[in-house]
Amino acid sequence: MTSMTVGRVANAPVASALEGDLVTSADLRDSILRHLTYDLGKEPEMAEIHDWRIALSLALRERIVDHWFASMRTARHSGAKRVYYLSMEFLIGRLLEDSMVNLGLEEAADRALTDLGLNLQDILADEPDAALGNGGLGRLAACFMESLATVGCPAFGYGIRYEHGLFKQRFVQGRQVEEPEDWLQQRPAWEFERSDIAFKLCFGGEVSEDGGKAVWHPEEAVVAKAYDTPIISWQGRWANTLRLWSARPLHGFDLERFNRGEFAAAAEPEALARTISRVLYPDDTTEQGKELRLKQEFFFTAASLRDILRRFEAEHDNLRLLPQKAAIQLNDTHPAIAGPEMVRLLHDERGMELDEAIVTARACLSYTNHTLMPEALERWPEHLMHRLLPRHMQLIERIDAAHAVKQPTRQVSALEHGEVKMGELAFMMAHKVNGVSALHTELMKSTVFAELHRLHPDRIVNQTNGVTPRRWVLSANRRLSALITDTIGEGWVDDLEQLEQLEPYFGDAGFLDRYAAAKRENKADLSNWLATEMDLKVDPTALFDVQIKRIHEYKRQHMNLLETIALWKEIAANPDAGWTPRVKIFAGKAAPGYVFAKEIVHLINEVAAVINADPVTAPYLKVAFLPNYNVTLAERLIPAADLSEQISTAGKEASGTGNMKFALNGALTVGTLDGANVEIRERVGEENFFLFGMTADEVIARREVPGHAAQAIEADARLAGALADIGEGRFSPDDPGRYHGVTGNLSHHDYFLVCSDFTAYWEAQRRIDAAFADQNAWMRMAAINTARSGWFSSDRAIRGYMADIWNAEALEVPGPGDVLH
Ligand code: F58
Repeated sequence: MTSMTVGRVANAPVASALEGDLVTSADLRDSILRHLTYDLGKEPEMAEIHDWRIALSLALRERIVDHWFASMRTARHSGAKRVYYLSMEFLIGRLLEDSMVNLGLEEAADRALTDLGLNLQDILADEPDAALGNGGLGRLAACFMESLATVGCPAFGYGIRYEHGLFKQRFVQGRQVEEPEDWLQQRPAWEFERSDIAFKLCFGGEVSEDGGKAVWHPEEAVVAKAYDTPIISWQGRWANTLRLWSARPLHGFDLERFNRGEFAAAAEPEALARTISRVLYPDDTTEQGKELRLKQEFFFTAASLRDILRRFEAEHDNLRLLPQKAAIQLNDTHPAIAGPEMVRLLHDERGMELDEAIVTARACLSYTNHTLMPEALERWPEHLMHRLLPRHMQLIERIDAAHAVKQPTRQVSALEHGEVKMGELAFMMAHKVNGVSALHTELMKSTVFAELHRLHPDRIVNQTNGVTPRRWVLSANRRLSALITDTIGEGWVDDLEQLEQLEPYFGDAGFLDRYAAAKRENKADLSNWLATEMDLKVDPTALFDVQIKRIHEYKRQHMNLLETIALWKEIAANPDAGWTPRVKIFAGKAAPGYVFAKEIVHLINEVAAVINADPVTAPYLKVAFLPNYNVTLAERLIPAADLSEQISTAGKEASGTGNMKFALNGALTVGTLDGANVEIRERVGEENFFLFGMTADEVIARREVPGHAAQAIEADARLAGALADIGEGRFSPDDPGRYHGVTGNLSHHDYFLVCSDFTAYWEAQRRIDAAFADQNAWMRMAAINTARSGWFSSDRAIRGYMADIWNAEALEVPGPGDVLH
């Protein structure tokens, strides 16, 4: 599907031509030098790599600003609806390459830097990876920001400007050690500090009544201050804003106390206030700091709503128009306090009738659910909510009570066992609620939100996730991109379903050879990197089997590891059986408080050490666990993968987005019928996908079978052997009982059905061995995966939200000539 806007723009000159004579490499070189000298205060001879990197970023940022202003002006003048994406996390990664590629200035930058005696790749590699997110949810928000700009939808992303993003992971004797991340250590190159955009936000205190009106008397206040990063579209046609809030004290420094010599005390209010935006929560498993997390949620949500209302009120004077002008998407329940806060702003502060305020807020708000796992659904103790946000607690009760009227049996409530259930609250205050894959959405309807769905059968809709092709194909996989563009032209970059046009070329001499060559070279690059960075030698022609994602029991890295151990034993017992050489690649972080996940990390490292030291199996099997998984590492690994591990217990992975990145880059999936795997398989064809394992329904039935794990172990000698090796300390001779927790859990409890799915998984892997041995057939399947995965673009996902949830339209992007006026 090609919209009007995209059709028109697809014919427009590419951005480098669009910039035309405006930006030559000489211009760019001059502005790099100007920024280096006058912004950074460095002489070229004294400048270090990060100085050059920042100077280049500022030179590019400068070229974004005019597009950015033009886009904002167009949005303002058109009176169009704006989309507001509220997310506790934006896992943006590096921005320099993205911006440069989208501006079409890569060649100019390369030449400018060469003139200056520098290397572009070294400079790109110097940029810190902004990890303001944990995993899929945060990365989805980042892909959505880029796609919102690319489709020309006027939008703001709102989040928190954490001082410290997701922790850095190191391995010390195989164990995960967390270290603080410090992305702001060097001057941030992309953001604009907005001292003038700041809101006072309050906590605590009590509520009194004054002539029937509720009056909140808070006891604590902080200031939220804005930092803006422009997000530029493909070909620089449109730019939106990512606005992140940083917490500051209401009253600055206490000079009196300082002068009395109370130096630490004088700085205390500042430190306390700043705590709110200090760190990204790495999980929700720790008890401590729950209060701080609730404060973070309210902090960024309330600041964003004030900003949205301020913008609306500057342009319109009738609050009833708000739903026509603002669509506010809640990325998970973290900003779900937006419901009551919006009601408070409309009713308490602006005098709208309460019922109308609720209806108006709901018409603006919509909510995306990312998990069905009960332990991951947010609940806040009522007493905490009451203490921190007393007026909101009252409004939550009102919202809940209004809901109860509809169903006298009171089967659904946002209040249960002294807790506020944020999923229910978000649902009640949203006009649309969406799941992130077809299966997940159906499960939402039949499980966690069954009652609410019965009451509001039109509210739940599906929007299957997507990923931005600019980052995940064009930039990450240069060789494949060049082949695609040579074959079908450049249109695929913002109309990814054009990849289908590749398929007729598969019969041509040459296409599949070039496709295979791109994969081979990507694998050679990764092999060299593993040799230098990890001191690990691998066969670059082996099957590269990759599982990269957060470490979690439901994602079943331990099932992959059990299969690895079983395979190793089988190769060792019969080394001449014609094995398909494999490199098992793992990467991922465990939440610091998640003990089981940390044991899995340790175990993978210990198994890798033993297997990699075995000379008999070395030609056929190597195991690599790469530390500190992040966006940048994903960009390096995905283009080099042959096999994508998507092996979660069916019904548990809401969608997955890595699965889409791998398929686009020509890795075949070994996967369960879970999340978006189902839709990937439908599109690429069942013959080009390695399916195994129980379905979501079978999983539920299997759990009811007494002793299911023991039965499965009994029936599979390979599984029994691998578990026995772990249990007897074969990989942990210094502490043979180290993994009794893991083996005990798997043998007795096995909630995620690792044992019950093991045999099917093993068999799928052996089918894969056989398929990989026929390289021509394999490469054809890989190319089919690329050609048929275009639907998984986040441009498609965003257009889906615009049509089905936001009722928002893309704007006519200013033409090349208009942009700079
Ligand atoms: C992920 N959720 C889903 N949560 O697990 C994944 O299936 C889906 O593809 C993705 O969202 C995007 O829809 C996820 O990443 C988190 O990271 C939570 C953040 C808050 C703390 C607990 C984890």
